[in-house]
Amino acid sequence: MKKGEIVLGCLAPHPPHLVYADNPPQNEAFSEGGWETLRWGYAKLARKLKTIDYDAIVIFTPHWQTYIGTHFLGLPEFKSKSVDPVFPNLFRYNYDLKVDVELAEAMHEETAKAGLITKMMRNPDFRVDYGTITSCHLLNPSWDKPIVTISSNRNAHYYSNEVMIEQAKALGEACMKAIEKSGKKVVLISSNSLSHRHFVTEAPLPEDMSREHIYNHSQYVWDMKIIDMFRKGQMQEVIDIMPEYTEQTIAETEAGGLIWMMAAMGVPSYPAEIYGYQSVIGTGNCIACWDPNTNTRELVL
Ligand code: 2X7
Ligand code: FE2
Repeated sequence: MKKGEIVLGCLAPHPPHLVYADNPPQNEAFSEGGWETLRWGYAKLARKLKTIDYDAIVIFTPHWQTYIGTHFLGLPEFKSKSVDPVFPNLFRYNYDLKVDVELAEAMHEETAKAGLITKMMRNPDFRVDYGTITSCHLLNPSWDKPIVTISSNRNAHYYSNEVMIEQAKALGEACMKAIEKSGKKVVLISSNSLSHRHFVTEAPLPEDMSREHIYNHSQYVWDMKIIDMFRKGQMQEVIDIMPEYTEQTIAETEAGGLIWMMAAMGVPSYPAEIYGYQSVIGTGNCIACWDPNTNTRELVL
């Protein structure tokens, strides 16, 4: 069997506002639009994905938080309504998604072998988080590929950001081994915003773009520094400054997804493709991807 491979790694932020703004039939809320810079960037990356041959999407989400180990979705289908606990006015999404259980089990097995605590989620009534749904919906609105969702094990809360990073790296390397053994072509998604300070009151009309801006200038400067490093292919340096960046901007990188994805991809030293940056309720959100294929990698923005 041919060795499996990661064909693309995507940084895909998941503010539920973006699904709300798109008005897909699955979501109950109705909007007049908003956040076009991000939504148009997503649409462009979704078009690129359509040109790539792959078998499954593997997504790491901050909004499935587990406190004892890393968990993997472990049933072939999950169907229910996902409601954002903070923004139920924006996100009430009816989903029906398929899981690549074989790949999830292989990752679970390699994760255990690496010495990490891990478990399969086999509860048919488990409700899939809005991070998974938002990023997957925007990257692949046709939902025509099976997914594997990985929880965020909150090691930072027991130990420190440094321990969180070490464990996220070990998890990424374990997932890569499982992908190689599977023979499959896989797209990875790290579902997270960058800087994450946000306003605590909402505009009367959430999509009123005259009210949207970054929370403070310091967050903006940090985000631009990180994105500049993405562009230059300095991913080892990004990992090195991650504890400080995360602390200074309360970044959602805290969940471990970006480190997990970079470790799985062998810490890329080539430039990322940038598809957009915009704030959502004050947070900083960048859509980017790392394309290992030099023939298809391009300068997007
Ligand atoms: O989960 C989120 C997020 N990461 C950023 C902005 C707004 C809402 O939800
Ligand atoms: Fe989030």
